[in-house]
Amino acid sequence: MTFISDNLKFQLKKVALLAVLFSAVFFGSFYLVSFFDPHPALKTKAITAVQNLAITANDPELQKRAGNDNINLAAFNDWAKINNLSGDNVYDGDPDKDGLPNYLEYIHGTDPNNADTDGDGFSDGVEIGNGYDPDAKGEAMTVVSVEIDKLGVDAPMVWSKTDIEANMLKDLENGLSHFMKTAAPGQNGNMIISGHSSNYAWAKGGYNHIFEKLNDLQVGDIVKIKTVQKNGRMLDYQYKITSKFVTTANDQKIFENTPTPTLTLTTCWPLGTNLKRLIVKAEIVK
Ligand SMILES: [Ca+2]
Ligand SMILES: [Ca+2]
Ligand SMILES: [Ca+2]
Repeated sequence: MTFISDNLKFQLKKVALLAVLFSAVFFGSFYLVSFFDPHPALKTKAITAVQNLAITANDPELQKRAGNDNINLAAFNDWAKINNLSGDNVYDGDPDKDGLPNYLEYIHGTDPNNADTDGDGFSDGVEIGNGYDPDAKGEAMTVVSVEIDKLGVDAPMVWSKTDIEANMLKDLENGLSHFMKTAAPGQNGNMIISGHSSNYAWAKGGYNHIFEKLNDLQVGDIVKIKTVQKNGRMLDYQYKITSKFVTTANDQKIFENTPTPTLTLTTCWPLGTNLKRLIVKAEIVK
């Protein structure tokens, strides 16, 4: 005796078969999506290297850190006079003890006799050393863009304030992303900047392929980092490429700090995948 008719059995079998097919397609697609996920798994190691200013008065590298603003001695002397700076160390001195020698106070348009030009509680030296605008109150960051002529790249740099991947991906919708707690432009240490090499067709943002051609860069090519402060000071830094390699997302070589200003560009590799990272390293030349 049976309670289920043959027809019902057939229907149940059909449902079961459909369920199996559906789950195969459903979970299979998840597998494929995770395998080909083009998002950078921005592995956020605790980057312990705290950025310090590390500009010393007699540093022979000072010129490099001053960016493009070749100092005009006559204009500097006028400025020094107005600010009552004199003596042997008029150039390298730091009368307000904010960590910025007079030379860099001049370059950045800050007050050489006031440790905190914008009065926001952060000294000029700390602000510049960490990418903040020394002449804009609060936690305003200096406006930065990244230009790589060879690749036709000209994109804003977003100062990422997160190490949560979903939020970092949001930052990448708006440009290239600066890894939090890595060096600021022109400052000692390793500045890490990440960009998409590819993304889903439906992904938001205008920078989904910004580093698509990163692999075209060669040792010796130049990356320009341009900064603009609220007070109008524009400083351009140039980094020259020293190496290029493919590695895993959490390779410590990507994150390792350096005693001088260096730049690390990173993107997902090969194109269209999230398997590895293409890394370009550069060091400051100007
Ligand atoms: Ca100073
Ligand atoms: Ca100052
Ligand atoms: Ca300040």
